Amino acid sequence: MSEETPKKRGLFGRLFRRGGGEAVEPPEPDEEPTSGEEADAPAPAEPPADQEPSPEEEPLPEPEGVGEAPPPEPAEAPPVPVPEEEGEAEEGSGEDFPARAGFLARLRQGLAKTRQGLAQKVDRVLFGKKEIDAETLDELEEALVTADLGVATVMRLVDEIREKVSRKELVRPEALREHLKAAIREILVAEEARPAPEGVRPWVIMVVGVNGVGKTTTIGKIGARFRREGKRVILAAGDTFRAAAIEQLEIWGDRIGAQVVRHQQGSDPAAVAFDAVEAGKARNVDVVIVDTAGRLHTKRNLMEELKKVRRVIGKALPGAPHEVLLVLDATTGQNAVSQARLFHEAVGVDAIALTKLDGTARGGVIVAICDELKIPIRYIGIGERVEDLRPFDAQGFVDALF
Ligand SMILES: Nc1nc2c(ncn2[C@@H]2O[C@H](COP(=O)(O)OP(=O)(O)O)[C@@H](O)[C@H]2O)c(=O)[nH]1
Ligand SMILES: [Mg+2]
Repeated sequence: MSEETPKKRGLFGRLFRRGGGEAVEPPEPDEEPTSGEEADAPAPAEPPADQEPSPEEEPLPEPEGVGEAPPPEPAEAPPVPVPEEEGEAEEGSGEDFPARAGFLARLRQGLAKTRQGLAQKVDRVLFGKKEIDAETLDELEEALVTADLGVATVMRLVDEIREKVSRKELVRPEALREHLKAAIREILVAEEARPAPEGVRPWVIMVVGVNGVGKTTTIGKIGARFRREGKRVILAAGDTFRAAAIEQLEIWGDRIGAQVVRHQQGSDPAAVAFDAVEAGKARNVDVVIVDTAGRLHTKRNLMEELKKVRRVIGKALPGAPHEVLLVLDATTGQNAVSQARLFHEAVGVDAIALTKLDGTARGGVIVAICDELKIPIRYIGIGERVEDLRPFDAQGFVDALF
């Protein structure tokens, strides 16, 4: 490809020159500690959200790579509002304008950094331009790649725009902006997750993802949403790798009024999942949400373990899990796309929750995920509060961005 696209090589030449040595990932030995105690080791805090690693970094397709940064500490779990604190149900009623406005304002606020990383970059490219020339398009391409939209997606979008410009269908810079917004919306709308069907009981969600992406927190938030709807929820402490992970889930269970099925640390996660689903059937609960580990001794072990958990859930309840939900951390940019590929190949992913959009300018990665992987986005996380986990709404998302 580099042969026939000197212009693109120019773009990548520019990209590769910038910010070369920045490290995205915490240095991560491939060897796993054998003690099983790594969770208790002092570990780096949250990945530095403000420090935007440059997208030219090769994505690290190791699920272990990103995950280790923030070991979940129960003590650090977010201050949890009561589950019924805020529901879109009332807000959507139309009579409740201030609440609705507040809801959208928080979405905008949560996406502020991504807006800077994407829309404002585009605006800077277009600022003061009278017409759309080749240089503008090169700059646009670069802006979109650095906004983490993914190289393949950006090439397609910009090629399309180039065509339209050459046919004079796009002339004014403002029209280009509108076109881009519409094109992004189209990509995202196609991957909006459909609502889960009613009436399947218990509805079993298996949550997967590397350590630190926000699985357990997201489970707590999702559980809170179901509880707010009056549903009965069981959480399964399937991350048996670390004691802290089990405790963290129990804290969430207490907060949201959900039972937690747990075994002791080190036990077989598939057995925990099995018991949870059995308990769900016996107690006639509505939803069973299964937490899983993000790391084992090798990546292969992790994937094998997840496959087994999946299989065993299906033994307890044919047809289950009804949804395998992959949690991805937006701050990891293109790495999130690589993780999605790996997990999808191994266990089959039905939907994605993209967390930590509030802490990063790399939220544009959602476009790459939708365009390249075609896996529906079910939730986005825009903060640590319960109401900061939102069902994904493509239109609202794009409006908050542009
Ligand atoms: N700012 C922010 N932090 C989040 C979000 N989702 C999760 N977190 C934080 O990410 C950290 C790791 O979460 P955890 O659920 O323990 O990850 P797990 O290892 O995948 O289970 C915790 O400190 C969470 O509070 C989010 O949407 N925004
Ligand atoms: Mg966890």
